[in-house]
Order: sequence, then C-alpha cells, then structure tokens
Amino acid sequence: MNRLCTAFALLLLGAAGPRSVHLNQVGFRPDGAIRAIVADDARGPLPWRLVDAAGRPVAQGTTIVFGDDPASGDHVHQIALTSPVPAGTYRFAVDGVTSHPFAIRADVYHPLARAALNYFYQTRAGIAIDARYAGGAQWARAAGHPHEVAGCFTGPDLNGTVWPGCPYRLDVTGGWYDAGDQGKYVVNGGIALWTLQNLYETNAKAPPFADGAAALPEAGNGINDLLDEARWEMRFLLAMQVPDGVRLALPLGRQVAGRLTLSEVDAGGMAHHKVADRNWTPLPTIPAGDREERLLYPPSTAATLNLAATAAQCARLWRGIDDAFSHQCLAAAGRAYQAALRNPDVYAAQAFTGSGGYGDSDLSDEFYWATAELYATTHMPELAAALHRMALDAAPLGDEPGWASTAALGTVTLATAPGIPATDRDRARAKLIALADRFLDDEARTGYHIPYATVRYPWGSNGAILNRGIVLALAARFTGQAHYRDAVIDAADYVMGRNALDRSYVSGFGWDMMTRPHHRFWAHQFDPRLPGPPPGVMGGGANNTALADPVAATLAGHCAPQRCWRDDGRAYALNEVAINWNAPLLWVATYLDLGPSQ
Ligand code: 9MR
Ligand code: 9MR
Repeated sequence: MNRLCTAFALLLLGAAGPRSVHLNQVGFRPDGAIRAIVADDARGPLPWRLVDAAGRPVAQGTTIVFGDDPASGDHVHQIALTSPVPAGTYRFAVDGVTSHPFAIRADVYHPLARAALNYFYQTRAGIAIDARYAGGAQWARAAGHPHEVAGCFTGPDLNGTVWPGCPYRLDVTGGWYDAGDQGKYVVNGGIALWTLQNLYETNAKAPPFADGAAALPEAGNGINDLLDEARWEMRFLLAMQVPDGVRLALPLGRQVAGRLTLSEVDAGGMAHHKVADRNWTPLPTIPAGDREERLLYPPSTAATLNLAATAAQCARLWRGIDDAFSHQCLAAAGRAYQAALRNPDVYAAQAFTGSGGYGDSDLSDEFYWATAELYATTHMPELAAALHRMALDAAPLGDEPGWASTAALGTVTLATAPGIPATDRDRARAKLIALADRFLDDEARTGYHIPYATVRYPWGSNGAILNRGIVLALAARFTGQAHYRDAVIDAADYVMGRNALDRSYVSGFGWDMMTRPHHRFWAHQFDPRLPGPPPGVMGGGANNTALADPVAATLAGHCAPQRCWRDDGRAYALNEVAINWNAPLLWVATYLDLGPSQ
C-alpha cells in the first residue's frame, strides 16, 4: 500500500518514465570521480557493467541503493566506478538499460571551458560580434548600443517617487549584457567580473587562456585572454561612477514601501545601479534593434561597493601588465569605497519597469568584500583594522556566494591573494574549508550525490551549485584532499546531465542539451531567422521557489524540486542565461580542465 502510494505520488510529480542512466554528458576525466545515477524502483541493488566501444566489459559492480530522494522524486540507485580505466568511449549497462556512449578522457573539459568563456564575448555590448570569434555566421550581429551615452531617470517612478535626475550624462558604452535582457547591472556585473578575475588570480603561476587561446578580437595583443574579457566589463563598471562632487537626491536608509523620501547627498564616486531600457523589450529584440530609451538608474551603495571590490581586484591583477589601467582601477576603487562609507545605506530603488531589480537589504557582506579586496591590493593597516572590526570576519560563512551574498568573495581573496598575513589567510582558508565540509555533507544526503541538499531550488540554481563548486575546488587546493575535487566533479556532473531530468543545461554539450533559452537574440524559438544559443551557454536551472514566468506557473505543485524546469524561451525564471551563472561554469570547467596536479 505504502509503495503504491509512493509510486502514485511519483507519477503525479512526473517522475515516472523510461529508465535511463543519468550521467555527465560531456564525459569524465580518468583521474577523478566517475559516477552515474539510475532512477529505478527496485529495492535491492542492481548489477552494472562498464563496457568499452567493442562491447567488452571492463568493470562491474552493483548499485548503491539510496532510496527515495525528495529533491528529484526518484527512487535512486548510485553507481560509482572505483577502479581506474584507460581513456576511451564507454557505456554503462544496468539491469537491461544501456547508457549513451560517453568519453573518459583527460581533455573532456577543455572545449566546455573555452565555450563558457566565449559566452562573455558574445554577450558584449557596444561592439559588433564577429563570426570569426563567435563560432559561426549565425551568431554574428551588429553592435548593440554602440554609443550609449545615457542620462538619469527623471520624473515619477511606479511608486510616485519623483526623481530629479542628474546634471550629467555618462558614456557607458560596452560591458556585458546581463542575461536574456539587455540591461547592464553593476551589482550582477560585479560578481561575474570578480569570478573571471579570480580565475586568473588563483592560477597566477600559469594563468589559463594565455593570449591567443580564446576566440577574441584581442587575441594576439600580448595580454591573457581572460584579462582581456574581464577588462571589457571592468571599463564599463568604471564608466558607471558618478563624477566627483556631484550632489544627488537619494533615498537614505530602509524606508517603508511606497513613495521614497529623497535627501541630497554628495554622491561623487558612487556607482549607478544599472543602465537599462525604460520599458521591457519583447522577445525577440536583437541588441542593435532596441528602440527603447536607455537610462541610468539611481546610484546604490551596493553597486558602489561592487565597483570598489572589482576595481581593487583589477588594480592588483593589472599591476606590471598595464600600470596605467591598474592605477585607474585603484583610483576608482578608492573613490567608490569612500563614497560608500559616506553613503552606507542607499538601497537600490525598485519601482521601475524595463529591467531587473537586484535589490539587497543587507550590505554588510558587500562592505566586507570591498574592504577585503582593497586590503589585498594596498595592504593598508587601516583596512586590516576595519576588516577585523566587522562581524563577518570572525563569523563562519553562511553559504555559497551569490550576487546578493558576497562575503565569501572577500574570504576567497583573503585566502588566496599574495601578501596576506598568515593569520588572516589561514582563518579565511579555514572558513572556506568548513563551508566546503558542509557541502560534502550535503552530498551524502542527496540521491543524485550532489553538494546541494535542498528541496528549495532557487532562481538560477545551476549557478548556485557551481558557486559551491568554486568553494570545494579551493578546499581541494588548500588541503590537497581529493574528495573535495570529486565533489566539484559532482557539481559539474549535475549541470551537465546527472540530474533528475537527465538533461545537460549547457547548450552545445551533450546528447540532450538546453536549446531554447530566454534570450532576446538567441531566440530561434520566436523567429526562425534568429539563431539558437551558441555552445557553452547555461540555463538558470530548476526553480521551485519563484515560479514567476508563465511556463513556470503551469508547473506549480506539479514538479519535484529538481524537475521544475522546462527548455522554453518563455520561461525566464527557469531558462534564462546570465553572466553570474556562466562565470562559475567557466571557473569550474577551467579548474577541472587544468587537472588535479595544479
Ligand atoms: O525578459 C525579462 C528577463 O530578462 C527578466 O529576468 C525577468 C525578470 O525580471 O523579466 C523578463 O521580462 C518579462 C517581465 O518581467 C514581465 N513581462 C514579460 C517580460 C518578458 O518576458
Ligand atoms: O538572478 C536573479 C534572481 O536571483 C532573482 O530572484 C530574480 C528576480 O528578481 O532576478 C534574477 O536576475 C535577473 C535580473 O533581474 C534581470 N536580468 C536577468 C536576471 C536573471 O534572470
């Protein structure tokens, strides 16, 4: 009876279907964990075999029965290959079910890492996207917003707050479009840029993407391609800074929803929260075809601290490579930091249409992050003292980093940047290892054996899981222990196909991959003359907590958490793509590509 009920419940949640072997559709390196999942109602272990291209068995065993897994709604069996096998093409055969053929090879992550970086080129604003670098003529396009000289939003917003505007226009041409929309947001730009810069810094001895390794117009300029791509965004963030001495009317402190009270402050050095369309554009809208008015939205303390943090990081990385740019970054970081200290509680105004909010009501983590970055760059004792006064310095890390929770970014920098005193460095490392240990514990509690034990999948869950991968990878480096690295592989396995839906969430990679993102140009679904996504673009992923779009709305109550996803361009809460999600994909794929000996 009980079993019948469970079976019925699983059926309702859409879990029943042909059995298949769920695994990373990109394949595996021979020197890391090789795991697969079978959703099968059998209560006892099932025999499995690994067969090579000629059909010869090379390994065998029996499944580990995990049992009912609430995140997927599946009754789960796990397969773990424990003996090494030579490079080749293989299949798993489990109780009459045979998997797709997959590769075991040292270089499986290389194309993924390269494609994940190319996404940033293809989301560039202000420059024509060239078929030579985009991987094909279908992805070439005219420059979007090529001369973006924008003024400030002026007049009443949706809540009746009347914004007086500003006495200047800024040339904010360039940067990356955020996602499926063509807004450019300093807050989300910050974590995405930090992630690229951090990938460079944490591999500073032999940085990946040496000049010419990526498909970029800057290839051949003598500068690392990762830095070239990062600079495209850095320059945009620098351009978003309010000129010195300007006084602006801004909302101070937490105010009850509704019409805001504005007070005039010295806003010089703050950063505008975003530059974006006045109204939402429809799908599709090619970047060069956007006819909406582009506006600067009011500065926020969060955006200002994102600028301070990433510009400080920039100053450190470009020292000795382009000293003038390094100095420009350092000066901007200092001005932004001072501006944030002067105006510590200007929360991003939300009552606008045409762009996302990226609102955050707790800025203690942004202050911590920016202080850590400036300290790592300047080694000023005052900054060390400021850091040590912050509650976050002694506190354990709460969770993986995200656009609204940036404390861990500061901790990573304290743990890895050169010249940090041993006490600070070791405490930062210990905090990251403790967080990684929590993620390891999560693995044992999930049917799919992933470092993410929850039944509440957020908007952009794939990005969250890969950000956990970064923390785990750093723990692997600090400790030399392989199980952390294997957990990074688990995170990558999840987004590349070892999930309840048996789908690769990354376009161009796998036998059943994401093809229809929420995107205004990669919108073949809406206009057959437009392309689908180029390879290396990741959809946001399962989301059962904010079923905000019309497709997601139809799933409410009908999907197990990990199954609340559709490959549909209308589903912006499930299948949008975004710079802050592709950045950890790039980081993790590059880390895995570099191999365990790094
Ligand atoms: O296309 C927009 C997407 O980029 C955002 O992430 C999302 C949430 O802010 O909003 C999308 O735009 C929709 C808007 O919110 C409501 N009307 C329909 C818009 C396009 O689907
Ligand atoms: O990633 C953001 C997610 O955490 C929020 O819950 C969601 C709704 O506010 O917005 C997401 O960010 C979107 C942004 O507002 C506009 N560009 C697309 C982003 C990804 O969907």
